[in-house]
Amino acid sequence: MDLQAKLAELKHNGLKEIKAAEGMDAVKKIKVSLLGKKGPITNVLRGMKDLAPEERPQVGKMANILRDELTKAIDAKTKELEAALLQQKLASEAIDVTLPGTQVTEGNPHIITQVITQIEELFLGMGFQVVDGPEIEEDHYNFEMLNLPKDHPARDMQDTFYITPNILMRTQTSPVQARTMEKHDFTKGPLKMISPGKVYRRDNDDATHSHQFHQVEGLVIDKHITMADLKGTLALVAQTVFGAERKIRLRPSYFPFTEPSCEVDVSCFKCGGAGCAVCKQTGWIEVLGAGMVHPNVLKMAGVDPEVYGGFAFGLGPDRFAMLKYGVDDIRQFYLNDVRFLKQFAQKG
Ligand code: 2U9
Repeated sequence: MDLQAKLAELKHNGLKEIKAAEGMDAVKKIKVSLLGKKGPITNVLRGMKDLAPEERPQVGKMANILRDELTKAIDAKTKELEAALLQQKLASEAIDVTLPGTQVTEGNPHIITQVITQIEELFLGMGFQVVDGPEIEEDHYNFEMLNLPKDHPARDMQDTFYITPNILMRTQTSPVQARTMEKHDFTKGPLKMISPGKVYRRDNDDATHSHQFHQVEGLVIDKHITMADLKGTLALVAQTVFGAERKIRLRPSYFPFTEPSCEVDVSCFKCGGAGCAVCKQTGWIEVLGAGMVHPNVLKMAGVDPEVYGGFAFGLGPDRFAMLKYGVDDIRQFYLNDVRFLKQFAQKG
């Protein structure tokens, strides 16, 4: 077959192949096989040296035209396939903007967090600092500095989880106060702080006990602090959480870290003091423990008890929330049941 006929055949077959190509990969393969270095057109051009000199220009021209035609056909096919791919992608990614949106469910602060925030806001307003501290504590800060030496019987009531004989899960937030008092520069002014947070006890969980619960403890150290300051401050706590009409009363008690110590009752928010099921017919509900900071505690933090004194208190936000919202099982706070938690969503 002469060269011209061969070129015509190449053109016919090449265009047929390009037309029938299914997909980009096939087109790329055809391009290499027809126009590549080992392809038939290159072959023809290479074979020109064997032709008669007068034939060369015409064959060269025909080969070049054929290469251009095939290149154009491949480019056109590539564009056609790209357009088809784009259409496919647009169809598969189409978004129906008329469909209803996904419901966004809004969370709400945990009820314990709400109680703690309310107390924090009250104390921040009175110029107290809110101080955080470690939940894993040293025996020294959790017990020793609070007048609870190693063999003290009151340690029994605060058994906890030990990591080593000297490192434990804190049983109260008092160690935060001990650490802050130790660092405080009293020449710059009084110490007024609260420390909210999680605490731990080695307890079997039941409706009124949890091995992990919360505390807010408060501490004020200055010259000339009296029990009247303590009573006024705690009355504000009771009124803020349980209602402006509430009164408080103090009953003598014992804590190793305060002397004198007291338990604090609030007048019943349900019956106003007349007696009902909530206050067990007494008109009063126990809500706090407090007292004047023990001289030993001051001394251990490097504070001179002859010059400085102060009051401290402790309250349980879990107990506050149970009372205020009629929750009869403390474990509800820790089950993370959304149906329970959602009841305390703040409106607006
Ligand atoms: C320092 C000195 C004294 C903190 C105090 C109480 C009384 C108290 C309990 C109430 C219920 C804990 O949440 S509860 O279980 N607390 O009765 N806590 S005085 O006294 C301190 C703290 C720190 C340096």
